[in-house]
Amino acid sequence: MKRSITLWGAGTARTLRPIWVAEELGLQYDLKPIGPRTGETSTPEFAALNRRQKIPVLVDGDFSLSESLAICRYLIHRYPGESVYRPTSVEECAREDEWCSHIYGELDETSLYVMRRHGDLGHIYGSAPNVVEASKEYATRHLRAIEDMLGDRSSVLDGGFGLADVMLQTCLEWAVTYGVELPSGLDRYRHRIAARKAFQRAVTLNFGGG
Ligand SMILES: N[C@@H](CCC(=O)N[C@@H](CS)C(=O)NCC(=O)O)C(=O)O
Repeated sequence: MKRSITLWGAGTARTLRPIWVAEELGLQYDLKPIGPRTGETSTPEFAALNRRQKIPVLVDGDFSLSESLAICRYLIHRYPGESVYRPTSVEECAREDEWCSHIYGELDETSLYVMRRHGDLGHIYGSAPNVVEASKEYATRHLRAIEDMLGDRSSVLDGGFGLADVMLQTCLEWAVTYGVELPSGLDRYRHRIAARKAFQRAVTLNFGGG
């Protein structure tokens, strides 16, 4: 099936995810690199596309979707590719869900985005250094648990590199930029994943690379 794919959004850990998955799958897509808090998510054109007025957004033919996790999962299942693991059994799907929910819920939303809201975005949401510090500690606690559960595997799930790795790696990179010290095993995992060519292309596309 060949349709016209557009990805809206660049510049954040959340927008990196679908760009990375599209690169892993070798998809042809048009990138509209609008950024957060630039006013570009407030235009009538964008609001018509996503009433939530958040990036990233995917448009695939006449189908549109927001939420980074949902977009990545959609691409992986719509356009299966050798290099990205796609769970098939009910148990495998549930295991992937468990990891992604934990990573998204505890690292992305509850730790890193809280640090962003009350750190970099303190002028909007209130500057709260104690909240930032407590969130950092909270992240560290969950990172230790993730390190224990991951062991020396090179991908989160035994089936190979997949959605849970996209979620984890983007949070690890985000954590490092916020000065969170990663447990050594997780840092090794991060470096192994960062060696993926598709990841490197996606980082350049998402954050710019000169
Ligand atoms: N849960 C959403 C979060 C999306 C989100 O909050 N995006 C931010 C940028 S990271 C945004 O679009 N902010 C709107 C704006 O500031 O203009 C996801 O994972 O896609």
